[in-house]
Amino acid sequence: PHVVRREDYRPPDWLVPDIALDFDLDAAATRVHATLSVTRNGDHDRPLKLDGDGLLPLEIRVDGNPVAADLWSMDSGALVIALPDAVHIVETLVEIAPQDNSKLMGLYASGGLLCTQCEAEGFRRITFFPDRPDVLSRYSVRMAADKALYPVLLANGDPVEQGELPGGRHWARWNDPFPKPCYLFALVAGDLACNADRFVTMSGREVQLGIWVREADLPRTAHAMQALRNSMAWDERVYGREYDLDVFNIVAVADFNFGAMENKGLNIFNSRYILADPETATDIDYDGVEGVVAHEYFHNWSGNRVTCRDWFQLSLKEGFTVFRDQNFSADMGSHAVKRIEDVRILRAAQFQEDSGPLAHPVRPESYMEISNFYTATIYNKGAELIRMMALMLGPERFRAGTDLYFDRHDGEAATCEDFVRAMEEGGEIDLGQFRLWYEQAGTPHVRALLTHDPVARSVTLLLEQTVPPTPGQPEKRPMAIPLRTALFDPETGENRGDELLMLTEARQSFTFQGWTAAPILSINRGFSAPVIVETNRSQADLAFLSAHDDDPFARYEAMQQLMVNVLVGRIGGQAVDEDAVIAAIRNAATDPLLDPAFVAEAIRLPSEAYLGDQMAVVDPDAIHAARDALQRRIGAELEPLWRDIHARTRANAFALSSVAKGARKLRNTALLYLAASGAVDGPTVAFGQFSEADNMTERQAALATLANGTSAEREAALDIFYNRYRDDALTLDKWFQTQAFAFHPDTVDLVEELGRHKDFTLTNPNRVRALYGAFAGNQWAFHHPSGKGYRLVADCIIALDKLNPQTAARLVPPLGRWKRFDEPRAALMRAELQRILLEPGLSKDVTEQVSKSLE
Ligand code: B3K
Ligand code: ZN
Repeated sequence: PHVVRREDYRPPDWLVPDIALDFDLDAAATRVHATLSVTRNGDHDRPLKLDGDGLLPLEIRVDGNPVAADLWSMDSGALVIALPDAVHIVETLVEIAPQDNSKLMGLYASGGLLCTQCEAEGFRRITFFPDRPDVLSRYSVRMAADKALYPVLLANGDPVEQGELPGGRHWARWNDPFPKPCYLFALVAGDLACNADRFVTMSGREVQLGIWVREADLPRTAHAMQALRNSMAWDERVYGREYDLDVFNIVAVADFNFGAMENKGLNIFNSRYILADPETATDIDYDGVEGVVAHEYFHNWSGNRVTCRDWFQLSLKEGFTVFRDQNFSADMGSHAVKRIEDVRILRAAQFQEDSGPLAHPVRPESYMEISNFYTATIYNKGAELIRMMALMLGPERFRAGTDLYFDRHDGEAATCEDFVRAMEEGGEIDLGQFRLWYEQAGTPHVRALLTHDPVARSVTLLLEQTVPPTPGQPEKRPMAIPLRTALFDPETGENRGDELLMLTEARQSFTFQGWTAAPILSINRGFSAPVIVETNRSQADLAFLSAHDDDPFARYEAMQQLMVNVLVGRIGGQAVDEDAVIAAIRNAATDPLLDPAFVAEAIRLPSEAYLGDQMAVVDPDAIHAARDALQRRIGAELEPLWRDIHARTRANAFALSSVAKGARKLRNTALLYLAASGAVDGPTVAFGQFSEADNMTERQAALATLANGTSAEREAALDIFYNRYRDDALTLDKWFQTQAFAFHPDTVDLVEELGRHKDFTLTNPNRVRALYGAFAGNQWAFHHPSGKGYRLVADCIIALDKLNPQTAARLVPPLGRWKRFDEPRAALMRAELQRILLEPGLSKDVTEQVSKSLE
């Protein structure tokens, strides 16, 4: 397959300042008439090339006249037209079939709606166009459709005109005054109800806000609307960025390949990131809605007003926008807990990616299929890069840098280099070496060794960094790594001051004076750099920090490291003192000054996958056994504490405040430990919580706790849940997901059965992720020694690839990590990858991921 390289970038041959689109909408056959004003870009005689994917030109006109047959041709889907002059009007007519579009890219049908998804290269499935982000156009869109089936017609920008047509049809025209790349084009037609609101911007302009859903879902849109208004106010306050159109619309659709899409003025969302009510949404779902609404809204500046020059710059908009939504969510809730959650996600998704066959830099050098590069590296590691720059610059200079970036590049298609340069100039800092973060893949390892010299009364911190080799990058250069560091006095427990140490060499020492006794090291506080730190700290030091560190992330981290050491010891068959862990958990869980949400994070055992990452060869069974045994011991030894917390955190009425959310989070953790204790009434207590809960957070947690066991209550709860929510797709996803995630000896067989369940379908990406995505993330079950888990996922990839390659390709990475496992498992995983590759007609998406995984 064709490989696209960053170094091959050339400016577009032709520009399209204006485009008028005329849609005659129909689910079976939609006609798209496009009128492009094109201008030659530079002095050349190359023809106009309009990308197309599965399109046939029914008409081609230049300056109003049909084009002679010898002046146009087709080249792998694209329409090539020879043009004599520098400026022309080009018209094309095509017919497409939205209802047959199972890829969910381009114009497609979902639950009676017609909607679009164009990023990255879906627009070429709608009409012939130079489908690249550096071609910016003003859009005028006319839609005509059956009025009964599609009473609402939406597109980007502002509505300008509408009217009636014969035969029960109607039409509407929308204009978007802001030039944009075609990946931001959108339209929606359907029978939708609107939650309407308004927002007055900082300069006093009134914006009409609309969240469009099925009539029955209207009551579930209040949280999203609140999140939208909060996001608009936050971007004004924190970045000085105001909204720029008179309307802002959001539409929720049931079948969507990912979370949501930031189309100018018309965001289209996976309904799971819009709809929320206490009956069906967990607190995590509520936070997801808030975070994704904010993310898409923030793209209006970081993505739309300033867009990307080419897809290698994807992190320019995604990393920055994730950073912005993370800080927004932190401001809406708890900074400490949000940081812990974000690091947990980074480690689970990005660190794994960075250490496997699909590792790539934040600014990649090449791709076969760009859809495969919407990764945790581009998004989450990209956000960490922005965070490091913000830390090094400090808030004022960072804001000066972002102001310069937005002002300088407004209306342009920019690069990551443009962003870094704006930070350098606006922030008056040299980021020369820092740029390596965009170039080099792999998670840096930092070894930190603290030695004390009692005679000189000094301590020396020796730091050594290595960046592991990754595909195509065998050798690495030292990075610029900002490490927030503090030293604690062991006697007074006092922090003698935070410092930002810049590690820029392979090996570097820092000396601190005035220490009669050896201090305790707190390093990478707040997770200031996305690196793996190894230290020579004792379990006693970690226990100290888990009780006294005044940086909440570092305190959490000390606690986790304490647990990791015990578990890794246990897995390796060494006797390790577990009492320190039990004591640290008791301390945290009984400290009245700590936020319950923080406590719940801190006392939770590291995930099985994270433990796997600490081992040279992952042993899923030993990891599960060790973690399970420690969990049971914590449960049993602290049983009265878990009962007490569980009873004490019971609320009288549902609230969505941070306090109420924190209480539920801690309550669910207490239930987990209580069930693990082996107490005979464990299943009864869990079933009680399941039955009495007035919210999904507690109901689903109780279900998950029961699903891990083999009690009679397990079946009862699963049946009740199914019967109650069988008609609510988003909630039924939780029923599939909970079983796929369960620590149950038969999970692999249950997943096979669930794949044949009448409510399972490959046509809905949420359902596929709920079952197979969740299962592939369940290390113990997925890596069942029989290899059956691998076969199930490979079968799913093969079947799904025929319908929806983009979503199929997202299931490949778990199979690609075979090098991390013992040879029998590795051989089984490779065999499944090879079987997939033999499939005739395999998509570019899956081919790229599988072939890279086999290298
Ligand atoms: N920009 C979109 C992602 C598009 C993914 C295309 N495969 C959503 C977002 O990141 O906001
Ligand atoms: Zn985004």
